[in-house]
Amino acid sequence: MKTVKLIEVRSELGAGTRGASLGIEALKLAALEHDSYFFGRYKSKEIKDNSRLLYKNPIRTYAKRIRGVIKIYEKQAKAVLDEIRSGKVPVVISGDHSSAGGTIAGVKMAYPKAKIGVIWIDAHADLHSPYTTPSGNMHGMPLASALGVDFLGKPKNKLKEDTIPYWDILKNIGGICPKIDPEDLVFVGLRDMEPEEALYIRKNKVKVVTVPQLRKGKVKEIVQQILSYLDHCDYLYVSFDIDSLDSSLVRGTGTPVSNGLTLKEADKLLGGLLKDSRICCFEITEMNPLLDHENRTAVRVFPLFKDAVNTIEKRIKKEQTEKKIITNQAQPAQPIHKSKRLPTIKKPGLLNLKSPKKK
Ligand SMILES: [Mn+2]
Repeated sequence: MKTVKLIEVRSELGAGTRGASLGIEALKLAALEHDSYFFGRYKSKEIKDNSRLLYKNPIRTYAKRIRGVIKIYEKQAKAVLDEIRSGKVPVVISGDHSSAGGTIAGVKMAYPKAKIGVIWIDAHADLHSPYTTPSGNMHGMPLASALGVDFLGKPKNKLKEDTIPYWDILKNIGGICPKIDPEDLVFVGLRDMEPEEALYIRKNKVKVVTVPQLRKGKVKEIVQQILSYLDHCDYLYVSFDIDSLDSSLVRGTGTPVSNGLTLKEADKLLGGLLKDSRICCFEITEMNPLLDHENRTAVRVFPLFKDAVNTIEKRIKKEQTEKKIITNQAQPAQPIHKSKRLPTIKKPGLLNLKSPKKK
Protein backbone atom coordinates (compact mmCIF):
# COMPACT_ATOMS: atom_id res chain seq x y z
CA MET A 1 0.00 0.00 0.00
CA LYS A 2 1.19 3.49 -0.81
CA THR A 3 2.29 5.28 2.34
CA VAL A 4 4.62 7.93 3.66
CA LYS A 5 8.17 6.85 4.42
CA LEU A 6 10.48 9.04 6.46
CA ILE A 7 14.08 9.49 5.40
CA GLU A 8 16.36 10.95 8.07
CA VAL A 9 19.51 12.55 6.75
CA ARG A 10 21.86 13.20 9.65
CA SER A 11 24.31 15.37 7.83
CA GLU A 12 25.50 18.91 8.40
CA LEU A 13 28.51 18.82 6.11
CA GLY A 14 27.01 21.55 3.93
CA ALA A 15 26.34 24.01 6.75
CA GLY A 16 28.67 26.70 8.07
CA THR A 17 27.46 26.43 11.69
CA ARG A 18 27.60 23.23 13.72
CA GLY A 19 24.52 21.43 15.00
CA ALA A 20 22.08 20.90 12.09
CA SER A 21 22.66 17.12 12.08
CA LEU A 22 20.93 17.14 15.50
CA GLY A 23 17.82 18.73 13.98
CA ILE A 24 16.14 15.35 13.49
CA GLU A 25 16.51 14.48 17.18
CA ALA A 26 15.26 17.96 18.09
CA LEU A 27 12.12 17.41 16.00
CA LYS A 28 11.57 13.94 17.44
CA LEU A 29 11.86 15.24 21.00
CA ALA A 30 9.58 18.17 20.15
CA ALA A 31 6.99 15.65 18.98
CA LEU A 32 6.71 14.41 22.56
CA GLU A 33 5.18 17.73 23.54
CA HIS A 34 2.45 17.49 20.89
CA ASP A 35 1.83 13.94 19.78
CA SER A 36 3.99 11.42 21.58
CA TYR A 37 3.28 8.55 19.24
CA PHE A 38 3.81 10.36 15.94
CA PHE A 39 7.24 8.94 15.17
CA GLY A 40 6.13 5.54 16.38
CA ARG A 41 3.63 5.43 13.55
CA TYR A 42 6.17 5.77 10.76
CA LYS A 43 8.98 3.66 9.53
CA SER A 44 12.07 5.59 8.71
CA LYS A 45 15.24 5.09 6.82
CA GLU A 46 18.43 6.64 8.12
CA ILE A 47 21.20 8.16 6.06
CA LYS A 48 24.23 8.11 8.30
CA ASP A 49 26.27 11.24 8.71
CA ASN A 50 29.84 11.75 7.65
CA SER A 51 30.50 13.98 10.62
CA ARG A 52 34.04 12.73 11.10
CA LEU A 53 34.85 14.93 8.10
CA LEU A 54 34.08 17.92 10.31
CA TYR A 55 37.23 17.20 12.28
CA LYS A 56 39.36 17.81 9.23
CA ASN A 57 40.22 21.12 7.76
CA PRO A 58 38.17 21.68 4.58
CA ILE A 59 40.70 21.86 1.78
CA ARG A 60 38.51 23.48 -0.85
CA THR A 61 37.64 27.01 0.30
CA TYR A 62 34.78 27.43 -2.17
CA ALA A 63 33.31 23.93 -1.92
CA LYS A 64 33.84 22.85 1.66
CA ARG A 65 33.71 19.09 2.21
CA ILE A 66 32.38 18.58 -1.31
CA ARG A 67 33.59 14.97 -1.39
CA GLY A 68 31.53 14.18 1.70
CA VAL A 69 28.55 16.02 0.22
CA ILE A 70 28.86 13.93 -2.97
CA LYS A 71 28.55 10.80 -0.80
CA ILE A 72 25.44 12.22 0.91
CA TYR A 73 23.93 13.12 -2.50
CA GLU A 74 24.52 9.56 -3.71
CA LYS A 75 23.05 7.90 -0.61
CA GLN A 76 20.14 10.32 -0.48
CA ALA A 77 19.35 9.94 -4.20
CA LYS A 78 19.34 6.15 -3.86
CA ALA A 79 17.09 6.24 -0.78
CA VAL A 80 14.57 8.53 -2.50
CA LEU A 81 14.66 6.46 -5.67
CA ASP A 82 14.12 3.19 -3.76
CA GLU A 83 11.17 4.56 -1.79
CA ILE A 84 9.43 6.04 -4.84
CA ARG A 85 9.98 2.80 -6.73
CA SER A 86 8.36 0.83 -3.95
CA GLY A 87 5.33 3.08 -4.14
CA LYS A 88 6.09 5.32 -1.17
CA VAL A 89 6.05 9.09 -0.80
CA PRO A 90 9.37 9.95 0.85
CA VAL A 91 9.25 12.65 3.51
CA VAL A 92 12.78 13.80 4.19
CA ILE A 93 14.02 15.34 7.44
CA SER A 94 17.48 16.61 6.75
CA GLY A 95 20.22 18.38 8.65
CA ASP A 96 21.38 20.97 6.19
CA HIS A 97 19.78 21.89 2.86
CA SER A 98 22.57 20.55 0.65
CA SER A 99 21.02 17.08 0.82
CA ALA A 100 18.05 18.43 -1.16
CA GLY A 101 20.31 18.25 -4.21
CA GLY A 102 20.42 14.50 -3.59
CA THR A 103 16.66 14.40 -3.10
CA ILE A 104 16.04 16.06 -6.47
CA ALA A 105 18.49 13.63 -8.07
CA GLY A 106 16.54 10.69 -6.57
CA VAL A 107 13.20 12.02 -7.82
CA LYS A 108 14.63 12.55 -11.29
CA MET A 109 16.12 9.05 -11.29
CA ALA A 110 12.70 7.65 -10.38
CA TYR A 111 11.06 9.58 -13.22
CA PRO A 112 13.86 10.21 -15.75
CA LYS A 113 11.54 11.20 -18.59
CA ALA A 114 9.15 13.29 -16.54
CA LYS A 115 9.21 17.01 -15.82
CA ILE A 116 9.94 17.57 -12.14
CA GLY A 117 8.67 20.78 -10.55
CA VAL A 118 10.41 22.14 -7.44
CA ILE A 119 8.80 24.48 -4.91
CA TRP A 120 11.60 25.95 -2.80
CA ILE A 121 10.26 27.55 0.38
CA ASP A 122 13.29 29.31 1.77
CA ALA A 123 14.67 32.72 2.73
CA HIS A 124 17.63 31.98 0.44
CA ALA A 125 17.94 31.04 -3.22
CA ASP A 126 20.61 28.32 -2.75
CA LEU A 127 21.71 29.04 -6.32
CA HIS A 128 25.41 29.47 -5.72
CA SER A 129 28.12 27.37 -7.25
CA PRO A 130 31.76 27.13 -6.17
CA TYR A 131 32.43 29.89 -8.71
CA THR A 132 30.23 32.43 -6.92
CA THR A 133 29.78 31.32 -3.29
CA PRO A 134 30.88 33.83 -0.67
CA SER A 135 31.13 31.17 2.08
CA GLY A 136 32.04 27.90 0.38
CA ASN A 137 29.22 26.19 2.28
CA MET A 138 27.54 23.56 0.12
CA HIS A 139 24.06 24.18 1.55
CA GLY A 140 23.96 27.32 -0.59
CA MET A 141 24.34 25.26 -3.77
CA PRO A 142 21.72 22.46 -4.08
CA LEU A 143 19.55 24.25 -6.64
CA ALA A 144 22.54 25.24 -8.76
CA SER A 145 23.58 21.59 -8.86
CA ALA A 146 20.06 20.50 -9.89
CA LEU A 147 19.84 23.21 -12.56
CA GLY A 148 23.38 22.50 -13.75
CA VAL A 149 24.36 26.14 -13.22
CA ASP A 150 27.98 27.25 -12.94
CA PHE A 151 27.79 31.04 -13.02
CA LEU A 152 26.43 33.91 -15.02
CA GLY A 153 28.61 36.86 -15.80
CA LYS A 154 32.08 36.54 -14.34
CA PRO A 155 33.24 33.78 -11.99
CA LYS A 156 34.03 35.46 -8.70
CA ASN A 157 36.19 32.82 -7.03
CA LYS A 158 39.47 31.38 -8.15
CA LEU A 159 39.00 27.67 -7.64
CA LYS A 160 41.49 24.98 -6.77
CA GLU A 161 41.94 22.81 -9.81
CA ASP A 162 40.22 19.76 -8.42
CA THR A 163 37.13 21.64 -7.25
CA ILE A 164 35.66 21.76 -10.75
CA PRO A 165 35.64 17.99 -11.41
CA TYR A 166 33.98 17.42 -8.02
CA TRP A 167 31.35 20.06 -8.79
CA ASP A 168 30.74 18.32 -12.12
CA ILE A 169 30.24 15.01 -10.29
CA LEU A 170 27.70 16.67 -8.00
CA LYS A 171 25.74 18.11 -10.93
CA ASN A 172 25.74 14.73 -12.66
CA ILE A 173 24.58 12.48 -9.80
CA GLY A 174 22.11 10.03 -11.28
CA GLY A 175 23.59 10.52 -14.73
CA ILE A 176 21.19 13.32 -15.67
CA CYS A 177 22.13 17.00 -15.86
CA PRO A 178 20.29 19.30 -15.60
CA LYS A 179 17.53 17.66 -13.57
CA ILE A 180 15.24 20.67 -13.69
CA ASP A 181 14.95 23.80 -15.81
CA PRO A 182 14.40 27.35 -14.52
CA GLU A 183 10.71 27.27 -15.51
CA ASP A 184 10.19 24.21 -13.28
CA LEU A 185 11.18 26.14 -10.16
CA VAL A 186 9.19 28.40 -7.83
CA PHE A 187 10.65 30.23 -4.83
CA VAL A 188 8.46 31.11 -1.88
CA GLY A 189 9.58 33.42 0.91
CA LEU A 190 12.85 34.37 -0.78
CA ARG A 191 14.31 37.55 0.76
CA ASP A 192 18.06 37.20 1.13
CA MET A 193 20.31 36.60 -1.85
CA GLU A 194 23.57 37.59 -3.47
CA PRO A 195 23.78 39.54 -6.77
CA GLU A 196 24.77 36.39 -8.74
CA GLU A 197 21.64 34.59 -7.58
CA ALA A 198 19.45 37.62 -8.31
CA LEU A 199 20.97 37.80 -11.80
CA TYR A 200 20.15 34.14 -12.48
CA ILE A 201 16.57 34.62 -11.30
CA ARG A 202 16.12 37.76 -13.41
CA LYS A 203 17.72 36.38 -16.57
CA ASN A 204 15.82 33.12 -16.41
CA LYS A 205 12.58 34.69 -15.22
CA VAL A 206 12.31 32.27 -12.31
CA LYS A 207 9.01 32.64 -10.46
CA VAL A 208 9.32 34.13 -7.00
CA VAL A 209 6.50 34.56 -4.48
CA THR A 210 7.63 36.98 -1.79
CA VAL A 211 6.29 37.14 1.77
CA PRO A 212 4.42 40.45 1.13
CA GLN A 213 2.85 38.95 -2.02
CA LEU A 214 1.72 35.93 -0.08
CA ARG A 215 0.34 38.15 2.67
CA LYS A 216 -1.43 40.46 0.26
CA GLY A 217 -3.28 37.78 -1.64
CA LYS A 218 -5.09 34.87 -0.08
CA VAL A 219 -2.74 31.94 0.57
CA LYS A 220 -5.28 29.70 -1.16
CA GLU A 221 -5.08 31.77 -4.33
CA ILE A 222 -1.30 31.94 -4.24
CA VAL A 223 -1.17 28.14 -3.90
CA GLN A 224 -3.42 27.87 -6.94
CA GLN A 225 -1.17 30.26 -8.85
CA ILE A 226 1.93 28.24 -8.03
CA LEU A 227 0.32 24.94 -8.97
CA SER A 228 -1.01 26.22 -12.27
CA TYR A 229 2.34 27.87 -13.03
CA LEU A 230 3.82 24.38 -12.69
CA ASP A 231 1.05 22.85 -14.76
CA HIS A 232 3.58 21.49 -17.26
CA CYS A 233 5.28 19.41 -14.54
CA ASP A 234 4.40 15.75 -14.04
CA TYR A 235 5.67 15.50 -10.44
CA LEU A 236 6.33 18.03 -7.71
CA TYR A 237 8.83 18.19 -4.86
CA VAL A 238 8.42 20.68 -2.02
CA SER A 239 11.52 21.69 -0.06
CA PHE A 240 10.82 23.53 3.18
CA ASP A 241 13.79 25.30 4.78
CA ILE A 242 12.63 26.47 8.20
CA ASP A 243 14.45 29.76 7.68
CA SER A 244 11.54 30.68 5.39
CA LEU A 245 9.80 31.38 8.70
CA ASP A 246 10.44 34.68 10.43
CA SER A 247 13.69 34.83 12.40
CA SER A 248 11.76 35.59 15.59
CA LEU A 249 10.18 32.12 15.34
CA VAL A 250 13.24 30.09 14.38
CA ARG A 251 16.21 30.97 16.49
CA GLY A 252 17.36 27.38 16.02
CA THR A 253 18.43 27.59 12.39
CA GLY A 254 21.78 28.40 10.78
CA THR A 255 20.87 31.50 8.79
CA PRO A 256 17.72 33.17 10.17
CA VAL A 257 16.28 36.15 8.26
CA SER A 258 13.68 38.66 9.43
CA ASN A 259 10.39 39.43 7.66
CA GLY A 260 9.60 35.78 7.06
CA LEU A 261 6.46 33.68 7.05
CA THR A 262 4.29 33.22 10.12
CA LEU A 263 3.54 29.67 11.28
CA LYS A 264 -0.06 30.03 10.14
CA GLU A 265 0.98 31.20 6.67
CA ALA A 266 3.44 28.33 6.29
CA ASP A 267 0.85 25.84 7.52
CA LYS A 268 -1.76 27.03 5.01
CA LEU A 269 0.80 27.16 2.24
CA LEU A 270 2.01 23.61 2.83
CA GLY A 271 -1.55 22.41 3.36
CA GLY A 272 -2.55 23.72 -0.06
CA LEU A 273 0.51 22.61 -1.98
CA LEU A 274 0.80 19.11 -0.54
CA LYS A 275 -2.78 18.26 -1.52
CA ASP A 276 -1.75 18.18 -5.15
CA SER A 277 -1.70 14.66 -6.53
CA ARG A 278 1.65 15.29 -8.27
CA ILE A 279 3.53 15.69 -4.96
CA CYS A 280 6.01 12.84 -4.86
CA CYS A 281 8.38 14.03 -2.12
CA PHE A 282 8.57 16.59 0.70
CA GLU A 283 11.57 17.77 2.70
CA ILE A 284 11.99 19.79 5.89
CA THR A 285 15.45 21.03 6.77
CA GLU A 286 17.89 23.29 8.65
CA MET A 287 16.79 22.82 12.26
CA ASN A 288 19.72 23.43 14.57
CA PRO A 289 19.09 22.87 18.29
CA LEU A 290 22.58 24.08 19.24
CA LEU A 291 21.55 27.59 18.22
CA ASP A 292 18.21 27.28 19.95
CA HIS A 293 16.88 27.80 23.45
CA GLU A 294 15.03 24.92 25.14
CA ASN A 295 14.27 23.37 21.75
CA ARG A 296 11.60 26.03 21.12
CA THR A 297 12.15 26.14 17.37
CA ALA A 298 11.47 22.45 16.85
CA VAL A 299 8.50 22.61 19.23
CA ARG A 300 7.06 25.42 17.06
CA VAL A 301 7.85 23.67 13.80
CA PHE A 302 6.62 20.16 14.69
CA PRO A 303 2.89 20.92 14.24
CA LEU A 304 3.67 22.26 10.76
CA PHE A 305 5.55 19.08 9.94
CA LYS A 306 2.78 16.89 11.33
CA ASP A 307 0.12 18.75 9.31
CA ALA A 308 2.26 18.39 6.20
CA VAL A 309 2.58 14.62 6.65
CA ASN A 310 -1.15 14.31 7.41
CA THR A 311 -2.03 16.24 4.26
CA ILE A 312 0.07 13.91 2.14
CA GLU A 313 -1.46 10.85 3.80
CA LYS A 314 -5.00 12.11 3.34
CA ARG A 315 -4.33 12.69 -0.32
CA ILE A 316 -2.93 9.18 -0.74
CA LYS A 317 -5.97 7.65 1.00
CA LYS A 318 -8.36 9.71 -1.11
CA GLU A 319 -6.63 8.54 -4.27
CA GLN A 320 -6.76 4.93 -3.14
CA THR A 321 -10.50 5.13 -2.43
CA GLU A 322 -11.11 6.75 -5.82
CA LYS A 323 -9.04 4.08 -7.49
CA LYS A 324 -11.07 1.36 -5.78
CA ILE A 325 -14.34 2.92 -6.94
CA ILE A 326 -13.04 3.18 -10.49
CA THR A 327 -11.79 -0.43 -10.52
CA ASN A 328 -15.10 -1.65 -9.16
CA GLN A 329 -17.01 0.30 -11.75
CA ALA A 330 -14.75 -0.85 -14.52
CA GLN A 331 -15.39 -4.53 -13.84
CA PRO A 332 -17.76 -6.00 -16.44
CA ALA A 333 -20.95 -7.57 -15.15
CA GLN A 334 -20.16 -11.26 -14.71
CA PRO A 335 -22.72 -13.76 -15.96
CA ILE A 336 -23.91 -15.67 -12.92
CA HIS A 337 -22.95 -19.31 -13.04
CA LYS A 338 -25.88 -21.62 -13.28
CA SER A 339 -25.24 -23.32 -9.97
CA LYS A 340 -24.98 -19.95 -8.22
CA ARG A 341 -28.31 -18.78 -9.55
CA LEU A 342 -31.05 -18.52 -7.09
CA PRO A 343 -33.42 -21.46 -7.34
CA THR A 344 -36.44 -20.65 -9.40
CA ILE A 345 -39.44 -20.40 -7.24
CA LYS A 346 -42.13 -22.39 -8.83
CA LYS A 347 -44.84 -21.43 -6.53
CA PRO A 348 -44.98 -17.67 -6.69
CA GLY A 349 -47.55 -17.61 -3.98
CA LEU A 350 -45.64 -16.30 -1.03
CA LEU A 351 -43.32 -14.00 -2.89
CA ASN A 352 -45.92 -12.64 -5.15
CA LEU A 353 -47.65 -10.69 -2.55
CA LYS A 354 -50.04 -8.29 -4.05
CA SER A 355 -51.72 -5.84 -1.88
CA PRO A 356 -55.13 -7.13 -1.30
CA LYS A 357 -57.74 -5.38 -3.25
CA LYS A 358 -59.55 -2.96 -1.21
CA LYS A 359 -63.11 -3.59 -0.91
MN1 LIG B 1 18.03 26.63 2.08
